[in-house]
Amino acid sequence: MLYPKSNLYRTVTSLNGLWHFSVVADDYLPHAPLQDYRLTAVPASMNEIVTDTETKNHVGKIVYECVFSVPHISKSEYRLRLGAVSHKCEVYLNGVKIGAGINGYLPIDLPLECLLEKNRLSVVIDNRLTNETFPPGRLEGRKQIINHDFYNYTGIHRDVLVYSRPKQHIEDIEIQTVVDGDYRKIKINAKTTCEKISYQILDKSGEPVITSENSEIMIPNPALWSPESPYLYTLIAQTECDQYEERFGIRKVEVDGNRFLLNDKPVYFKGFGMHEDFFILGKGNSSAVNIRNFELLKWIHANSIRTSHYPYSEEIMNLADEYGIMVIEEVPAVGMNWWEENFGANGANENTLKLHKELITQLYERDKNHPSVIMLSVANEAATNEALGETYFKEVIAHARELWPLPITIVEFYKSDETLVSKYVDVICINRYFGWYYDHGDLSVICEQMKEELCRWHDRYQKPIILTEYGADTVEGLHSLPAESFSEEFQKEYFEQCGEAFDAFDFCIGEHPWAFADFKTKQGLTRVRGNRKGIFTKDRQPKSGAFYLRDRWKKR
Ligand code: BDP
Repeated sequence: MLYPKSNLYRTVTSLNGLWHFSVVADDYLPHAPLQDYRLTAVPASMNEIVTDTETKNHVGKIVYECVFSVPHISKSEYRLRLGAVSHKCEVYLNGVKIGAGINGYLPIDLPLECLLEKNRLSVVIDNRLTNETFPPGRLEGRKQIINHDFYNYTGIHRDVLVYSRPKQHIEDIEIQTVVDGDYRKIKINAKTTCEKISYQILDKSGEPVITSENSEIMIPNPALWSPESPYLYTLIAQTECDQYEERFGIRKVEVDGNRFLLNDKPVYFKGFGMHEDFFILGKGNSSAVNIRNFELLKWIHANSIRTSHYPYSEEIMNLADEYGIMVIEEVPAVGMNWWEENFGANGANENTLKLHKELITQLYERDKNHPSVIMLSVANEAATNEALGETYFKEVIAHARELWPLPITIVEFYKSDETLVSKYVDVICINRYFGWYYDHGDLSVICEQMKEELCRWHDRYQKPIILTEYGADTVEGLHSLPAESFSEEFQKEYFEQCGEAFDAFDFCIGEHPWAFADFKTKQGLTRVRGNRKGIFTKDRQPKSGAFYLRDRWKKR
């Protein structure tokens, strides 16, 4: 799946901006233009824009509508790309259904076949989460029960683009890089309806490196991609009537014993689990917020992130390539933790399993050419301790391995002797909250408990371990000497204790404190205006712990 780009053969028109929207009944069909509407913005969540609780918390259907026109271009076809719509949607062009979206975090790309002079685009969104959605949820009438710790934002969260491409076009490009000893090659797998295709590779400064008609190209002495040197090449694929430019990097990823190797060198992961979340925008993509996030990642000397708990926008993936931030990609399988309650005694049904696999496929289709992607997480804190969970995830992981030529992981909540799934993965990823959810406020137990935990996992699996979550809610400006929970001093000392434990073992290959920044979640007794475990506040200012991590990671 190629991202819409404009060039001599292709055009892109953005439909971002002001749209009409309305809450609608379950049987609503957009046969006629909306009469009774309110204004909303795309991309954004509607929840942080409206001022009435009823709309903000609406569970059910909502329609978004806009009108657009595009010039006629002979020998070209038009398509529509919605970057992400939360959660499910049906798409109508001039009242006629043209497609549907199955998930809130991956693009919907549809042909626009019957365009008129003026076109009415309607997106009927359903924000309900059930045991057949990702993430899953449960409904008690109109009440939405969610099993995950982030706000259930509703809206069109990423760009809406109408694009043209030639009728005879390049459909897709997959670039595999092969690095073995002194041997470096790229393999291009291009899908095209044109007869002939040729390739040119440009270096970082835009200078041509090589031209070829072969789909296997040797690049003499290539620069490799790494966080220290995120070198990107550009591939220009050219046919007689189409052209497409794709950036790529050359790198080798491998797990060897206790080590995670990038270009044959051991990696220590420093970074965060995050959320797409900002004031007013909700989950709406914003270039300014994205760049601020990456500037902060570099400032604190991070080299990696996990896209907890769902795929992030394409723009974020491009920035990760460019800034040199390794990405553990995660599909939106979060909250799959109570099988009885969510899925009934027989576990997840066939539709759930099918969709889980489909999302892994779609994510691969979207992100396969990003050098920053170095591992796939198939779920966060799932019921890996149950026999049904094992059967389910064994199949999910097998499916992931067929596609992704990368290490696979699952982020674990259960203990090393409880999980039945960690034996199937390459890297052990665990979330642990010693001194917070257990022995709350006791800084003295953290280091020992963390060390014991790391040893238990390593003794059992002999695999490298990343702490993908550990942290403490911290209210900025709250100080306490000696440190007490919720203060900035507590968060800092908490990280110090954890750091001491991680440094004791070379099989501990990384630390991702939770979370990059404070974020909105459902209201609850432990949540004062959201989850406050951020190392940065929601407006992206550092808490005291950030300075400690910056210092530590500079040396690590
Ligand atoms: C972990 C979840 C994460 C939560 C975190 C917390 O993976 O989504 O936000 O706990 O409680 O279990 O802060």
